[in-house]
Amino acid sequence: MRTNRVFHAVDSHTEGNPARVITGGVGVIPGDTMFERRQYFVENLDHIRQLLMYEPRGHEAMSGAILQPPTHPDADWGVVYIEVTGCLPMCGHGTIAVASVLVETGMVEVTEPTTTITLDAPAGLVKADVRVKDGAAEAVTIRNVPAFTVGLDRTVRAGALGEVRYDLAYGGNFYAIVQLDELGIPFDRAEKQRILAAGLSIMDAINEKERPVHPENPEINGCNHVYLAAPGSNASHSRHAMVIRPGWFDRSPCGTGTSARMAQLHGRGELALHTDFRNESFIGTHFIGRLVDETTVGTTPAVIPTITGRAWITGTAQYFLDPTDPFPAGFQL
Ligand code: PYC
Repeated sequence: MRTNRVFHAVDSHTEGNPARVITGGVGVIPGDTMFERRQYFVENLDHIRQLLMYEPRGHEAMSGAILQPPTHPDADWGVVYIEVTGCLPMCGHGTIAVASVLVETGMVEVTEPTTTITLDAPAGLVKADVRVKDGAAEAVTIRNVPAFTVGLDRTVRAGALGEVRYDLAYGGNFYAIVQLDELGIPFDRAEKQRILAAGLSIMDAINEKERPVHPENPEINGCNHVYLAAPGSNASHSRHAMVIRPGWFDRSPCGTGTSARMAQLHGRGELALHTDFRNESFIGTHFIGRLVDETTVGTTPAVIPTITGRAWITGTAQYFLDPTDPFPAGFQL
């Protein structure tokens, strides 16, 4: 065995979506804030993301997080999210996984029945309350960054789909929310290729026409996620397929997507504060979301979402890079 690099990982999944938590091997990424570290990583170290997310060590829906020392005095750990898509500013399922891993591996001081962890994420500080019983992380409630509606009842011409009606909201990433029955596509996993193609074509059309930009951080921009709501979805229970660039479905109910969906429902006057919202993924797993406060982002009215979900550790691993490996940054088919 020969290796140039060793990355230590705790592999897990949150309600079905993988989360490879990198606990060692990357070192401290330069930057005074976690957003700067994410930026440095994107510009200088993206081959590490590709190696850990792409085939043959990952797959088309691979996702994870790199643990870092925090840059903020109030935080316990810092985190840079990594995915096949790139480095998200915020990831809900990844945060639930990180909090569960930190508790179950003893990387934070654990108290029962609740261990509170503050994570320094690129999009801001995120508090995670972990429900712990006999050392096991049973569920995690995260208090996400502020979410807000960008626009309701917008339309865009999306290739063969024609004119598509959508709402646009932010929950840590930008989400277009579309009613699947308005596209004439059944909510059925047998139709996944049509659903995927529709989502990708809608996000392309939106970015071309009116690329969304975060009011306080212009580096956060672009719509790379489309929430395709199943018929019958409402403000207490919503089922969906989440299409993500470059072409995969979130297996989890998507924490930032749940946040954006709640901001959109609040913007429509359908979801009040302190009301449970059950958001169901394409594979039938769910998060429970709640809006717990109102705020503003710049001058935009916003809400503070919480998301509750579960994660399970599936193994630990060391990922190597042999000097003769012809794919030092993995590959995508
Ligand atoms: O849970 O926020 C989330 C997420 C984003 C992309 C995949 N999962």
